[in-house]
Amino acid sequence: MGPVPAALLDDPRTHLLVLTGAGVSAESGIPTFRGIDGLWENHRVEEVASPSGFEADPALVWRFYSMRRRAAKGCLPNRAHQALVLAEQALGPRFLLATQNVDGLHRKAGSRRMIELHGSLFRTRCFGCDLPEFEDQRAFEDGVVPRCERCKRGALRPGVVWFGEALDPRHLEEVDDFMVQGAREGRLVFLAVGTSGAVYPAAGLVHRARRLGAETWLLNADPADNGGAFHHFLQGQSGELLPALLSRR
Ligand code: BJW
Repeated sequence: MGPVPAALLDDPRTHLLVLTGAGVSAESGIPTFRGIDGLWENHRVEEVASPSGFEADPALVWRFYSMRRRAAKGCLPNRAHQALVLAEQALGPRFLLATQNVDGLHRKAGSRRMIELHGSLFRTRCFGCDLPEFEDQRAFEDGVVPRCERCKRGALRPGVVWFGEALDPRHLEEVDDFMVQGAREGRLVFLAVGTSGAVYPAAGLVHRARRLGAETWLLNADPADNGGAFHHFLQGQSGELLPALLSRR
């Protein structure tokens, strides 16, 4: 374990990019994907989280995401989410949160300088046309597959990023611009929290950050697949580690 950085939030040079994953929401009661009791334990990933899975059985996919919408709606942000809101308030434009989570808990906690890299459970779009994505809290169970009002042909689908689908290039650009500017202007710190480092391109951000000269931290309950790329690894629960790392002196 490396030393805790001196006054991370008090250093006027700090530019902090935080990447979060499912582990950050675990203490709010939302299951992670991989590992014991993970969401993928009960589902074959390609059946519920890929375009081909949706084409094969859209009703199954909607049951899966409706169950998750319902569960996420009833969950509250935890101390890790709250610590990130305080960091945003302290750093302003020198802070950016890139989350892989689709559960909306960062927004519920109050994070605003935030990018949802893998979309949101609470948005819906059309599988067949470019209907603009819209906010949606509804659940579709019992074999119901909602249809697009605009093209009348396509099935509606959850506004999340499935395997094999591209992330929004503007999001990746925004993250990259933040890192380049942070590295140029001061002290770029990259902090990944609660993520197994198994899914790309998010898992590759640490390499980009290193190339730009960033100080890199991983806070996770278990060693991550890309763990060797970080300067520092703190093992434990994000609800404890994050408030401690981001506390002000
Ligand atoms: C705690 C804790 C506590 C628990 N405190 N910690 C390069 C190499 C190899 C493959 C690829 C590559 N580049 C792309 C690929 C392919 C693929 C990929 O990455 N495959 C890998 C599996 C090998 N990537 C893609 O397909 C991506 N698209 C893409 O690259 O497109 C290219 C393209 C370009 C142009 C045109 C077309 C295509 C898309 C990836 C989308 C991922 N989507 C999902 C589903 C979202 C919707 C949904 O929620 O259903 O996103 S998959 C799933 O994994 C979800 C998550 O956001 C993501 C990451 O998971 P995460 O958050 O890390 O969770 P876990 O469960 O894995 O880990 C949790 C961790 O927390 C654990 O380590 C615990 O220890 C820890 N923990 N409690 C702290 N209290």
